[in-house]
Amino acid sequence: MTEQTTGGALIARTLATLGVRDVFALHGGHLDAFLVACPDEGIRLTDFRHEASAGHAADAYARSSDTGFGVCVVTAGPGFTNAITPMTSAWVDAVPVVFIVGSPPLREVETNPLQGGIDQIAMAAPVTKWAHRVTNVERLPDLIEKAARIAVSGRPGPVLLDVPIDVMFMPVREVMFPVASRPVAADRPAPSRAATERALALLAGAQRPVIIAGGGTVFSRCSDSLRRFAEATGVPVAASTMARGILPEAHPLYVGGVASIGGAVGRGAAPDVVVMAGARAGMYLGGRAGSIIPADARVIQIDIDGGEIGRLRPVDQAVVADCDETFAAFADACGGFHWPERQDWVQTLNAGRRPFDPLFADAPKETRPGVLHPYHATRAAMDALEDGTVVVIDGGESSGWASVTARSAGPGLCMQNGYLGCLGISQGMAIGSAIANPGRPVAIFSGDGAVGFNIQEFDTMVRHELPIVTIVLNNACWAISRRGQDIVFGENRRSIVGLANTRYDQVATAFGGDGETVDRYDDIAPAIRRALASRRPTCINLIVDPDVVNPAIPAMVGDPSVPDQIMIPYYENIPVRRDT
Ligand SMILES: Cc1ncc(C[n+]2csc(CCOP(=O)(O)OP(=O)(O)O)c2C)c(N)n1
Repeated sequence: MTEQTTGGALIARTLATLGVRDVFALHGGHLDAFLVACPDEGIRLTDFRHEASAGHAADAYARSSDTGFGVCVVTAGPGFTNAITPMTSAWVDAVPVVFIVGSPPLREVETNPLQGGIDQIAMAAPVTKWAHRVTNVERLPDLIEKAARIAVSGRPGPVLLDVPIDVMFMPVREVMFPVASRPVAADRPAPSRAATERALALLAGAQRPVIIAGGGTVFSRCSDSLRRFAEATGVPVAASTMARGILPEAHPLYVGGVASIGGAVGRGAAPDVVVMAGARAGMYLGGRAGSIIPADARVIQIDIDGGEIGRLRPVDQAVVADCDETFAAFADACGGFHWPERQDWVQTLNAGRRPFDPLFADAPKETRPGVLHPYHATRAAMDALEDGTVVVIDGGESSGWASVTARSAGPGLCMQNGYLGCLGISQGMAIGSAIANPGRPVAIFSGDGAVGFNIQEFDTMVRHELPIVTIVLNNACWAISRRGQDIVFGENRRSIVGLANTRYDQVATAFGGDGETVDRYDDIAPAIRRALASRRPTCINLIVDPDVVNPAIPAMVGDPSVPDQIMIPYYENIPVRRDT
């Protein structure tokens, strides 16, 4: 490099060399030297109305784009603090996102400068794999490459580079380590022969084996090897919320979400051998209660991070390796074992795939004139989507309705609130998915509470002409919150759980999108089809009944009639020993 450039231009060039084509951002003067250089490097900027959405977009983009990681660039101080939420979400869900943030000039530290006075590195450290301030412009290329390499290698996760404005605007002629290659780790750890043999022996000897695919399968891009192994052995595959679509929805061995396993456990047909494939133990897999992975099941756990193995319960076979390498090795070696026919077991699992269908079979589609049944409304809207639609789910009870009816178009193409349980992810994730998958329609299913956090992103959808349909399940309350209060304290003690009957469709039209309110069941599918056909950002405001209880919620809160317990909604209730 001989011509003079700036730190910002060097960041753009380095990102482009790493294969980055899209950056999710919101303006700040600290970033200008970078922003103006992006067109020269073929980098498209998608600009948001709130940094949280930009971060969630980068997260969604990482899940389904070829680049393999997302990039979010925000300004110093408030831009950074607004991005802490998506950073944390990417941290708890292990999603590779590179955050680049501005900061005040190095030469003005401790002078109470604009948008400064905080230690952004210290604040980001607990929720990133690596957080670093670049203090020398010549080091930008190698430090950016290092950041990307850390984000994608091993257990993926977010990283943060803080670039002071004087480094960003600094002219530079020579750099220390020019970037010439992509950062993705070339080699992924494969399982040992012994671990493979023992895992296969356990599985082949099982009566009711099942594979639970988790987020790790999405980032190891293991659909093909997983499918090869499942087909060779007849072992069914369920997916965590992050891994939905890892096999095609219609694949004979794909049994949908883990609710299908929970249903089988409830009917007395528990799995006896469970493969946790890049699926971390935690609340979404039944926590310590064993409602999905029974305590007496034998467990084979595959994870690239050995520290994850054995969380919450001992495992019978640990495989510290990449999921794709592991399923490829399993598929190659499985011929040495006998694999019995398991059609009945697959059918048992499939019976629980839509657990609310039998519960609401007789419920009216409209609970009273102008008010829809939330499950039937969600199901009708979901079933009206075109094949291939990306689905993003956000909210409380509404998320529960949508989750059990969702179909995924492929890995990373169906998303919902992760372990941060963060409301307001949907608009950012939908926009990131639309950018990563041009031409594909995207549908949001959101509670009316959740949709409010980042409602201004209708503007981003309109300016960038993105075909996103936002379906609001409008019950004029924070229903899941209300439910918890009702169960623990009684209906007459509700506190701050009400919302107004807001016309969210009119919010969309005010921003230049389309919108309509739907309160008749028969109008749902035509409205969704119209919205999808228009390829315009559209909001469909579905009026749903706040009094229909999602059965998953009381189950989570617990039974108040149980004596001697302290109720802790959404967590384990605490038994109290009565000393007599
Ligand atoms: C950012 C954030 N704020 C608050 C909460 C707490 N919370 C969890 S669910 C929920 C209510 C969700 O209401 P809504 O989105 O309307 O969905 P509904 O339950 O009504 O279907 C709240 C307030 C949260 N998880 N995230």
